[in-house]
Amino acid sequence: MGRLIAISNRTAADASARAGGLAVAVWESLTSTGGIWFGWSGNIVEGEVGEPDVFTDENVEFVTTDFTEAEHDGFYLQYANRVIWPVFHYRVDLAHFGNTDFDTYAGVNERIAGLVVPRLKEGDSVWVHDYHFLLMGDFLRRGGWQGPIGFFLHIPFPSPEIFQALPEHERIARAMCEFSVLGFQSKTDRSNFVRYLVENYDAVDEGDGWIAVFGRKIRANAYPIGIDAEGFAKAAVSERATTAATRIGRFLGGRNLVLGVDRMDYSKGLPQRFEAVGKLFDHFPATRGVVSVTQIAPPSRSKVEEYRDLRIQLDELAGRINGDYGDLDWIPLRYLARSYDRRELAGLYRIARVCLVTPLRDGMNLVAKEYVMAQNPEDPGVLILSEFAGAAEQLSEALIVNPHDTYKVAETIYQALEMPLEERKARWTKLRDIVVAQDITWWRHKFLDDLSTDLT
Ligand code: GDG
Repeated sequence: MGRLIAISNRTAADASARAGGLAVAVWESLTSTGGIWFGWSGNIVEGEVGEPDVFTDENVEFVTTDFTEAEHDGFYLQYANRVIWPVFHYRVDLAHFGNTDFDTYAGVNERIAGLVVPRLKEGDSVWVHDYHFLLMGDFLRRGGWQGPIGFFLHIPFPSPEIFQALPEHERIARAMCEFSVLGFQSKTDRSNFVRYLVENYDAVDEGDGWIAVFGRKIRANAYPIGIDAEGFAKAAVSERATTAATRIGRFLGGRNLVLGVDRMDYSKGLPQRFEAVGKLFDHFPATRGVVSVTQIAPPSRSKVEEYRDLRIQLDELAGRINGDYGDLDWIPLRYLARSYDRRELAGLYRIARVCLVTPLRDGMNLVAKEYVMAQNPEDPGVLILSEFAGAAEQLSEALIVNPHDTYKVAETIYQALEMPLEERKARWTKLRDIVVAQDITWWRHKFLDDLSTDLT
């Protein structure tokens, strides 16, 4: 394979940002082939945007651009995060369809494509990431690039009935069909996309991922993203992890820990999860005083109104549950709106008897995989996983729940707390095997192999 050219909203230009799943995978891919990584610098400027910042680290060149205030607002805050994000997570009710934001979204895609095209050489492969750049393939083609372009969508692709709520659905779908290889997190996402093309544009699903549509052939497949599984298992027994586990252990005083870790986002089902915790203490009195639920929820996108509303809702729910059930020496539900070091998280996962991963919709959900890898093989905990997380397709040995059915979730937490060691070990071993086999390296090879054999 020749050089790899990555495009994503945020890059890992700052070495400390190379710790997350995606950043690790893209960085390793780029260093193995040499290449360029394009994205936003993180800066917002008044007036016009200047020349991009260009610098090199190892054999990777970074090209990052500032955004104008109008671009940051229309492209990032509005169209990407208040239109595409809610619609793709099946929350049409939360989408704000403005009149001009799509134009700004398209304008940023076009402007970044304009930075990419002149730097491309024959033999290069382009790899575009996520919902910020759904139109990128189209603009690269218009700029004259005929080589391979891969696209990976980190979030769900909704059913056609939901996707069609987007006023710009046809423009977006046609642009997506300019990519040579389209990667989705799950088979469900892939089949939603294909069904939309078949029902609206007489596309033909030719098997082995190939789709004939708009007079050409593209490839669409599920490539479930993985984690650095071995690395995470090591992080869970690091000194930093052990210290964090000891600290929370002092707070727990021998109680069982039920843990949740999620960016504070309405897709993660946190209000429903808190309701389920209330029902656990209500309907299963044996858990009172002996179980502590801790939810870590670092705030994200706090400039967006829906996220501020969510924060208020969670504060109220947690206050009510603690008011109803708490006692002088017991806080039933602790909710920490801050972030922790990755190794500290690993340590918390390791001592959690149960992990609650109950999003209403999620592309994959890496927390589920991290929890599995952090467990002590001699005494593993139990993963409770939403059927609406992409991870549920791979992690079928978890206890799978419908997060809307809050009584059932409560009952499942109780079942997890009571689960005998032998069953915990049997389930965990199967989960661990799949997370190790289909890790982040497996994912990137699976995608890039398809991209390199696709010589459109
Ligand atoms: C998108 C898709 C898809 C969380 N709190 C802290 C912290 N985290 C880390 C977790 C995990 C990551 O953030 C969250 O990943 P998720 O997959 O759960 O969710 P999104 O952020 O919504 O990611 C998702 C993913 O892209 C990858 O394709 O799986 O479906 O929505 O790694 O550990 N990390 C640190 N401190 C925290 O407090 N250091």
